[in-house]
Amino acid sequence: MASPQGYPLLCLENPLLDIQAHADAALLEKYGLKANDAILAEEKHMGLYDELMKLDAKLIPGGAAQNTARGAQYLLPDNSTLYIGCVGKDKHGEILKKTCEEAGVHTEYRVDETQPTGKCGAVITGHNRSLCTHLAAANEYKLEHLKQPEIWSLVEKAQFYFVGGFHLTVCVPAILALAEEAAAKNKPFMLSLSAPFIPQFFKEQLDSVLPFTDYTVCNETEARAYSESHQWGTEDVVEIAKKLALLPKKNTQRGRISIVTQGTDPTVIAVASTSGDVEIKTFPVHELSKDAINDTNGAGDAFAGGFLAGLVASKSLEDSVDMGQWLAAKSIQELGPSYPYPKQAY
Ligand code: 26A
Repeated sequence: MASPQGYPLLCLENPLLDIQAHADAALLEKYGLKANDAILAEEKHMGLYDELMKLDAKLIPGGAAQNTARGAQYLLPDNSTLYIGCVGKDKHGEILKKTCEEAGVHTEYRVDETQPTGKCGAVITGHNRSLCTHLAAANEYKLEHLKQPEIWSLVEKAQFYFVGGFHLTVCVPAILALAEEAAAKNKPFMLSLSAPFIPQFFKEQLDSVLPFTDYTVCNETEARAYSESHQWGTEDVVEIAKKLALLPKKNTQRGRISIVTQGTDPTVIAVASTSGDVEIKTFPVHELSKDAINDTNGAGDAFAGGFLAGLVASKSLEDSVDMGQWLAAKSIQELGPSYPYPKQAY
């Protein structure tokens, strides 16, 4: 049952089941994968999933923004988070729903009758992860689902919106519907850039949503991919963060905050004021010994989750970043994009 008061945080994207295994460079090479990347699967990648299964793969609930939603809920009071996306009518879809429920995340999935639940092959080599996604049902999300009266009333009740940039490949009209609701009522809207291929190959879609963003989040590689695809002529993360923060904006009541994470290097944040000034802040990450790392799949999603939890709980920018970094450090000590259970207190 949906909460009649609604959920303060609404997240939208692609619900996926991760098929995660440790492998070697030869497997990456066989499928033309980079050690650290996220791509959409093509025909030539379809054999990867069975090969991962043979390598004793683990099935782990994934989907970037779904990980973020579970992460935010980890740090928030009950009934704080709603997640929306499209699954198939199958066992994998049920596993995802159950995992969200156990994490306290309310789901409103569109259930597609024809396609199976999407999956992501996560090939772990050392501290790198290569993600290869077959969206299947996740690609069937529709604006009509969001506009159903019982769902739209939850959209209206939400106070914060987070959209995973991977959804730019799926349903831009749904993203824009949330973005416009946020801007019209001066509610914060946050978007992740998700992967280098988004600014590279979904540039137009990305640029149609960016004016609505109050927060952007990406890692250094995605930041540089954005800069390159817009011929900004710089690879400097601080410079790119500033330029992202100062891009044109629909809601002029808030300046944009652009966040760039850099693995173990400090997180760079550009804070733009409504008058067009921009201030840079850097935050060293929580130190973790190399051998405490299980795998880094989902680190960025966890950061976004912790950060959003801070925003929803009305914490300062500094505290919200700290919550993001804390949750990212917790997540990389778990298998896949997961969080410690029983719950640890921040
Ligand atoms: C459209 N694509 C490529 C994707 C994804 C994705 N989530 C949504 N859409 N490709 C990988 N992921 C998820 O990223 C998480 C790690 O950050 C994986 O499912 C994984 O859980």
